[in-house]
Amino acid sequence: MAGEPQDDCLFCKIVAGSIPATIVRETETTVAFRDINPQAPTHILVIPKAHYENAAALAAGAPELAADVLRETRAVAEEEKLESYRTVFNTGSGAGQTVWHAHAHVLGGRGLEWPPG
Ligand code: IU
Repeated sequence: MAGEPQDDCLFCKIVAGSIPATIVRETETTVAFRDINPQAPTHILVIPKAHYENAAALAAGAPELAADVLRETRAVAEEEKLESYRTVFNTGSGAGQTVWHAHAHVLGGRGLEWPPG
């Protein structure tokens, strides 16, 4: 069912605390943790605690929760003192999505080029 934890989902396991992550913020509905393979000096993932397979499913199934995630990207950027930063949702394998639990990347601390690869 939409939003229910999935046994085979790594990010659900991070939410449950059954695998470790460097958590930087947590709210009732979201968790933010450092990416294990950082692509910038600051690279933090903000995820909803509930399981939605990507940002599209999250926006369609739980728009208020999508807003919580977006609000947390701002809070993370503020805590990390990022003046400029990029918020990315990779949606679908063609866009580089590799983990099938919705997540926002917050990247900053260096210059970021546009367009992305
Ligand atoms: P993507 O947008 O689905 O490609 O992003 C998945 C991210 O999850 C990617 O940047 C990984 O480095 C990151 N990640 C992680 O932080 N911890 C993990 O245990 C795994 C992936 I697997």
